[in-house]
Amino acid sequence: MTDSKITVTSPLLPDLQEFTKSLQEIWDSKWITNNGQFHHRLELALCEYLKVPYISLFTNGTLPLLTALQALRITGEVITTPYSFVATTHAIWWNGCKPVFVDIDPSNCGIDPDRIEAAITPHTTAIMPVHCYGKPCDMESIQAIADKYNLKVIYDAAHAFGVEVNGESVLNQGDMSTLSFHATKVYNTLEGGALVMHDAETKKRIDYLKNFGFAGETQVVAPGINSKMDEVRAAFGMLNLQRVDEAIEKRHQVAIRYREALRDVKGIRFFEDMPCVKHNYSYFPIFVDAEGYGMSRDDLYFKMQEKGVYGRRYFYPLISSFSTYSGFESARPENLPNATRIANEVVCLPMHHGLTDDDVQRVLDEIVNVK
Ligand code: T4K
Repeated sequence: MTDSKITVTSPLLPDLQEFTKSLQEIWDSKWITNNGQFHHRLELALCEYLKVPYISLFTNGTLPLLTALQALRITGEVITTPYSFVATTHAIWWNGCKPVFVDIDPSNCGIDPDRIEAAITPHTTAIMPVHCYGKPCDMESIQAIADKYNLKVIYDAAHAFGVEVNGESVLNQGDMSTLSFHATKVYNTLEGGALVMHDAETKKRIDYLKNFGFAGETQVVAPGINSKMDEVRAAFGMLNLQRVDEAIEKRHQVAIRYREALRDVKGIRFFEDMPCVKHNYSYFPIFVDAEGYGMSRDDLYFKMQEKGVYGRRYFYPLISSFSTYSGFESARPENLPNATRIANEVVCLPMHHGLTDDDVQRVLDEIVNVK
């Protein structure tokens, strides 16, 4: 028997009948985008769910990164991590700034604060860390450096939907945080994203920027872009919000099973839950030490695929190794030893709300039975 495919993720979907009712409402209103009712409702609902004061919805998770840099008028050099999805660095590049890569801390795969100061130059204006896999960065240390050098901090929190430390959302840290609501994320609006900010004035400016810079019918206050979320996605998002807690709990149960089974497998490392952190289990990365495990990461990765188990090597290759960026001094692998090693060791195992016990067992069988 050929086993069915088990993919790294599978999108959370609302009940189709409920969604159809929302579509009927949109059809009746004939209001399909540009700050409609569902858009308004979703912003309010997300503020409450995420425990943040202000949020602005976007059409994906890349444009809020671009817009945050615009809104904060970032120029010059931006310190960032090479270990992320390429959108993080592209956003810096699209703003005409130079990304400066700093190595990661292997304990959370986030930027290593101890290495940030050495990368600061008179041109540095901002730090753009990533809460990779939803693991919170060392936000206190990052903020201390930002305060000392008068730098802005924009968190790429694409993976950190609902993540809290000591009961407080990580999205409230730094100057702004961005989210992705892509199909592959814990919470999705088909495609979508958001920018979280601290005050009403900033939200107003962001709302202008995502609508071409329009402030009213005839006034354009900045060279904005079009990155508004439409009503269909916002309606989808309203319904998915009702299901996301249950989905996260299912992911949690999968994580528990993975950890139990992998704990004694030599050469395989994975993350434990962090104290005082509410996790979202958005990804389950394992790190393969080829010597200890007896097989390389790639051999394991392709062996799994032969059995229909499709993990993903997030984040290999490093962003700094792509030709656009590899010429930078900071992109040299010698500058990024931890990120280089981790990128060569990582496989994200299938992790989503729809995995059955049998699916989880099939994944584990491929890893536990090495030879
Ligand atoms: N910052 C960070 C740190 C990010 O990780 C991302 C995006 C961004 C910024 C930018 O946010 P967005 O602008 O994308 O909102 C995916 C996503 O496209 C991307 O959103 C995500 N990060 C990145 C880590 O992963 P792929 O190329 O791996 O996706 P794909 O199409 O290969 O899908 C993976 C698996 O998911 C499939 O094998 C099956 C499943 N799948 C996927 C889709 C799209 C489904 O079952 N249904 C679907 O509709 O990039």
